[in-house]
Amino acid sequence: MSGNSEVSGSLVATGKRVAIIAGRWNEFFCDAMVKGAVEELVRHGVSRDDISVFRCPGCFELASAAKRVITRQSFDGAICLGVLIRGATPHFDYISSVTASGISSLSLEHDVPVSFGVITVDNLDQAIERSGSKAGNKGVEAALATIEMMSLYDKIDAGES
Ligand code: RBF
Repeated sequence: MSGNSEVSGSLVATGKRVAIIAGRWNEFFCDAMVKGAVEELVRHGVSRDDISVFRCPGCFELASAAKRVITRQSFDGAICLGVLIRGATPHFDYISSVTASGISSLSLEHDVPVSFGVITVDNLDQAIERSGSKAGNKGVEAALATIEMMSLYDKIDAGES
């Protein structure tokens, strides 16, 4: 066939092993995002036995904990989840920027797709909205990104172009 071809990941994740790395700060919201991510993985074919949740203290530790998990254990994909609330921390800008750059360099340096499911909000209302109510559940969205990327990596590795 002539013309452009397009390769994109499917949303089927049967047989994949996935690590969820989640902070404990603002635990109520983090838990809702973890639950959303787990259910989304299962909906797309991942067995519950193949999902492991690793807890770290807060967003600042997400990248280092995820790095340890993906380098020392065998997972096909990882999902980083955390909640940063501006009202609760004057360190907000610092922690959010190191969290984002840490997770981003992790996914560049390793072969395993790592998704960014950190919500950075101004107040509790926004945290409620983004962890499972009005604005959806960012844990679900991060899970979907990892599902798609695991499949995309498989296709790239299989030589699809
Ligand atoms: N971690 C989070 O995941 N979310 C937060 O909103 C958050 N706020 C913090 C506010 C302050 C003032 C400090 C010192 C830490 C905060 N942390 C937060 C924890 C941080 O990510 C990390 O776990 C700790 O600083 C220990 O390294």
